[in-house]
Amino acid sequence: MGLSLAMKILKNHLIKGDLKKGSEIAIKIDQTLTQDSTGTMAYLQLEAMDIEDVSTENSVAYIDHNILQAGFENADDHEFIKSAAAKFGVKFSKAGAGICHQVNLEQFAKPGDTLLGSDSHTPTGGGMGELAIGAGGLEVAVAMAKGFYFLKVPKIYRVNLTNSLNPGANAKDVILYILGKLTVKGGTGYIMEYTGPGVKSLSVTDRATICNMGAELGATTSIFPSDENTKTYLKSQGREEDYIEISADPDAFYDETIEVDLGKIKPAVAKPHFPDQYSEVTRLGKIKLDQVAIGSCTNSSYVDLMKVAAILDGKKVHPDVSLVISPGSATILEKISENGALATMIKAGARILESGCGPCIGMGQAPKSGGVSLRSFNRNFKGRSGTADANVYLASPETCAASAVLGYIADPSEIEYEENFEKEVNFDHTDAYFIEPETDLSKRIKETIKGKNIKTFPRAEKAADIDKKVIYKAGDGITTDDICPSNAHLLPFRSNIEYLSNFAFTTKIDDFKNRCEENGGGIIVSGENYGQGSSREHAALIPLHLGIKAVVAKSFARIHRSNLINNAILPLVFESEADFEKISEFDHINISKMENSIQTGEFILEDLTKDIKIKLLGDFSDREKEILLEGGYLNYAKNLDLEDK
Ligand code: MIC
Ligand code: SF4
Repeated sequence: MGLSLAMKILKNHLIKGDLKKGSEIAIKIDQTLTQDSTGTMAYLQLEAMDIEDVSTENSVAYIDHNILQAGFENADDHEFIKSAAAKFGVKFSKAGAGICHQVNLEQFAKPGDTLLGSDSHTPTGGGMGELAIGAGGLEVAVAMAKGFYFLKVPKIYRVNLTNSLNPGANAKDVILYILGKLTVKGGTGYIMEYTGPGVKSLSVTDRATICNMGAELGATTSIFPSDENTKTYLKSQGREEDYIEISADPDAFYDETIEVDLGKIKPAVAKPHFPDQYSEVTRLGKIKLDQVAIGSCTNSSYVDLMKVAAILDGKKVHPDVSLVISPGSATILEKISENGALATMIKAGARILESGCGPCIGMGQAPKSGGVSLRSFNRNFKGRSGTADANVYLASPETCAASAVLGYIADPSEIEYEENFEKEVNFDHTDAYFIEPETDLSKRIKETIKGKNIKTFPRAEKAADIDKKVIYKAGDGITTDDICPSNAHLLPFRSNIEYLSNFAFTTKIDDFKNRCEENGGGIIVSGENYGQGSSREHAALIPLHLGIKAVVAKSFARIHRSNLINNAILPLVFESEADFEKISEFDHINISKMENSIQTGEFILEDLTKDIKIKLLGDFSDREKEILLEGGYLNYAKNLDLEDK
């Protein structure tokens, strides 16, 4: 039986281990990306590894999340990252260049390459036929230092596409549909691989939109084969030479298959507060809007914005609606300003934002109290917009633009428009936003620049017996936005774990930090898919700082589970999910024989308050066991060299 595309790329990059489902392998990482909100931590950790030069073919440090400079904090972060990039040989992409995933697709992604990024939407590169994986900052620091990354060989989920999209339907509607079918945990343990005759009807940026939101499925990554459309896209970006043809063998093995008939996809939304709350727009009724936001790494490509301009052409944004548009990259902004599309948007009454993440991560444009916002983004978790009681819907740029004009969530077919623009244009990138690293190591700067916003990070300790209380018992679907909220007030403090710890879980309870301080830390108990969403390591570093020793849950999201292990916090699951009900908040618990339990993967939690014993499991790889017992990945990785590397 032949190989899927994902397996082929894994095989081509295999450094250590057997390419057998479920077993842990090390792969060579060709490229890395970091962004500023996870990057400060990643470069502090890289610095702690004491290296001279990165080991990858290409590593880029983007500044795209924290670009609202309300005080010195973000500017201090940018300066530190810039100096770390110069010290270790990383390309630096200045604020204004655009969102890391969009710029990466335009300028660096290559079919058949591996990319590791300190952002959960790194899989956007899958639209190019690249195996692009999101991870915690520390994993990316290790990939920069050593050139490798460990992962469990995932299962492969085939998404077989047939036919093509009808006018008004966008690639976004495809992934919203898949999310509706498979849910926010349906992709856990899988790579989503797109195949079938429908693939050729989708452009690289359509494919990137779909791969981007594979993160919302919990998938390890998502990938499309490369083909003529990939070649055309690379040519339009001035780098046709990066093209290689790569696809699955015709008789490839897939663990699961889902069929998607593109011809049946309708304009859709994800309703508040999760990306899998699917509904076709026409089934919604008239939902009145206060705000529409178009942009983000999901839907801010040139073609997306040209469609928006086509819809807005000659019309006006509804008087009750604020429409904000953030182009994905400086290159796109330059193009739409040259061809008049930007003027069309402005004439219609749109507010134009800098190229960056902006409102997607709550950096400005928080809706009014109880406001309703429609966004072309990928996440609508409660409170993420910056307004706790706002209702955020997700949709395609076409649905967003039509709705901005009509004032309620509308199917684009309710508006007359013509897509009379050239889809295949050539882009001429300016290099004005990039700082190339010095190639002569002796001329590199020796010290990074640490302004007063740059603090040290908490260091993990070896996992040991636990005799503590249940500090917090949460339900299902806890996101990293719950554990470490992010908004314009908090994002500037991504290098200050102590300060951020004041806000842990404040979307759920007010006194998490106090509870930890009063009880000398403890454990967290939770339901399904704990830690879904962002790759932010802060969601492990804050609990580490507050003395959390273990999280006991029904299941974990992939990146967060690794972030916990990397900081020597135990992610344990119930052997029997029914036991979740038996534990209460503030129960006194004991987990002993820690070393032995880590080795066997079987743990006994004694609930001393209830006088019961509960069996927990920790399915750790040999490497993960060592990380837990050595007190974190940094200690483990420092001296690690793979013999056959
Ligand atoms: C997000 O979309 O949640 C973020 C902000 O891009 C995060 C990274 C972060 O928290 O800094 C992500 O997706 O990993
Ligand atoms: Fe930025 Fe939003 Fe994309 Fe995260 S999801 S990288 S915040 S645009």
